[in-house]
Amino acid sequence: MNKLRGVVIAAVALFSISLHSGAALAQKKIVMGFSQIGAESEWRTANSESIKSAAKEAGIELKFSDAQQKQENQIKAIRSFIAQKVDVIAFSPVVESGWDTVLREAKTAKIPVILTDRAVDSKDTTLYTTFMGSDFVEEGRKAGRWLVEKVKSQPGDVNVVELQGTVGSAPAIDRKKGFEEIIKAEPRIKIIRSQTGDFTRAKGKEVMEAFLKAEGKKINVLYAHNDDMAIGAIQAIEEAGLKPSKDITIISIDAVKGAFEAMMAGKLDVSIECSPLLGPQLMSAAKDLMAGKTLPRRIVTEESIFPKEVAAKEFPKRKY
Ligand code: GZL
Repeated sequence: MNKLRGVVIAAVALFSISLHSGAALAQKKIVMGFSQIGAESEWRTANSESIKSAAKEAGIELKFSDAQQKQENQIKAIRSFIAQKVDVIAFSPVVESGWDTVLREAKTAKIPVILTDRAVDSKDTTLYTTFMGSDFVEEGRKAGRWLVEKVKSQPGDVNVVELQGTVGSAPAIDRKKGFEEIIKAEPRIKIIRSQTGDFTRAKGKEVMEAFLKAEGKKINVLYAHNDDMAIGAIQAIEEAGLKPSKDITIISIDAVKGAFEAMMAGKLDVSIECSPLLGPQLMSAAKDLMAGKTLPRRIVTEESIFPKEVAAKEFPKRKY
């Protein structure tokens, strides 16, 4: 009888330990290592804010690192997250190439990786669990379609200067690709100059000054891969004595607050939306991963296009 009592007590004790550890496991705080590109644009600032506030909301411990737009700093940060044995790593790769080695190290350490915002060109798709972010090619197509539609009613050549994003980055490569795919249909539209402004206002202004010096009044359109470069270019256009949107049609991407302000001032013609508000989606993906769920390989953010005619009406609703 005593023996049976002993077995029952041991079984109850074992059961309660397993319950407790199971509950403890279930309550274990998820630790995420996030490597952010930098703070190069309004978009990036809003993206960082979204990730930090969503982590707090989700009760996820966030180890956040800012790489100042340098790939080597992102690689260092990912290695540090691996050494700290975080539960999940997420990052926005500043450029598409050069990630396989460090992603293999994360895979060996059995730490899942989520790509947010920008893609990598790794052929081995087991190196990351999912990629969530915009379709940059489609953003470029939207810019191209808007311009083709606009010039239908205007005779003559349409000379475009293009401010590209960071060299080698997914948004720069894809926004160029999508735009060129569409404007092919209208031979009057020609890209006469194209150079990187690295997604910043300062560089956008500097390169636009050079475009104006070289091409002057030949320029009919500016296509900027983000609003910050467009805003820098608007300053250069005004300093050259020209009227932005009147003398030079301006198309840009992101739809940040600064773009709405420029459109309401009549200085920017259209901004294609590229939402930085990826935080909530990222945190819910991390929780699903930790709960053993399978994530879709690709999660695309839904986006719109805002011509200046709707800017004043839409501006109060904007969240970034
Ligand atoms: C796009 C993002 C780009 C923005 C820029 O998802 O990677 O980087 O368009 C930002 O404003 O710098």
